[in-house]
Amino acid sequence: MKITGVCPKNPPVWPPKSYPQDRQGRAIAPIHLVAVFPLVMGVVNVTPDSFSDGGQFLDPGAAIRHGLALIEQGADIVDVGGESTRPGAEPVSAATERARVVPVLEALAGRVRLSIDTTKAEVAEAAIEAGATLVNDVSATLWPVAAAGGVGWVAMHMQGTPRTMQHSPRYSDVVSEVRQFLTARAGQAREAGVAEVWVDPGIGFGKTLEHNLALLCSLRTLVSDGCPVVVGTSRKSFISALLGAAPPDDRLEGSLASAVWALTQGVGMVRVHDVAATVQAARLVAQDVAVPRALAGAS
Ligand code: HH2
Repeated sequence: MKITGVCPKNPPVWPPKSYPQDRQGRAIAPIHLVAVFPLVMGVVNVTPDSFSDGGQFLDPGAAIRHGLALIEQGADIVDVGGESTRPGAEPVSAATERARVVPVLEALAGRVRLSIDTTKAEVAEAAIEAGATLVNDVSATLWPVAAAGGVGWVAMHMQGTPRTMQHSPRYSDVVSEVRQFLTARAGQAREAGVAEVWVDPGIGFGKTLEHNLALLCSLRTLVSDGCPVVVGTSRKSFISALLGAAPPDDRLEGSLASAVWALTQGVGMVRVHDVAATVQAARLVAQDVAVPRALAGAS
């Protein structure tokens, strides 16, 4: 495939003037356009212990202000989470998690598309009630909740559980195992009636540096399996493993480079902490790579 890098004469305008709506009339992101206009999902962690911003947005007011700032910076989707999934994290109760996320979702509802980052059905249901239209599910088990709520679903691959997943991750072929897992889960979700299914290779979730790099190098294959792909590399430890031991909030350049890499491989969405910088990068990739590719009819 030849990528010319030449802008088409009439490139589509981003952001679109109006968003399509779901069955309840809520605005949703234009999933059919992600091959041309990749989406940026901004993270709001309402937790005391997240790996990069733990404690910064545990207070609901701080979390809401952060969500509003991410919208201002151009986030297409705001992903709200109430439980850390960092390596070694201890689980929290559904009641605690629900109490953290629901007020934040309610305050942001109607301003942007909202996603709930959870592995618990009860929390996902409360979040949908509060306005979330996407269930971001690192356990890849909640498709029945997404089907019942008429919302989208992200199936992420993880080996083990956050508490122990980095102890000694093992695969005979990480790329084909992850692809097979995600394809199977996506099929189950579609059969259950979920119209919008995303898949995510789960960078850092039960994976060594080599596993993460193998998956990042194979994103195009994952994209070719047919589901829109979302990737979360933002501030993750593989960046400091490669570049030197920078703390999580000092990994912007590596985060941006990996997001740009993913977007050039055809990924439809990147999940990030640094929204303003990533939106600029994503729009540049869309103009330089995705739009000419889509207009040329290349996959
Ligand atoms: N990574 C994290 C959390 N949720 N969801 C998807 N789909 N993909 C990811 O890569 C992903 C995710 C970890 O990042 P963060 O939420 O910032 O940290 P913590 O889990 O410590 O709250």
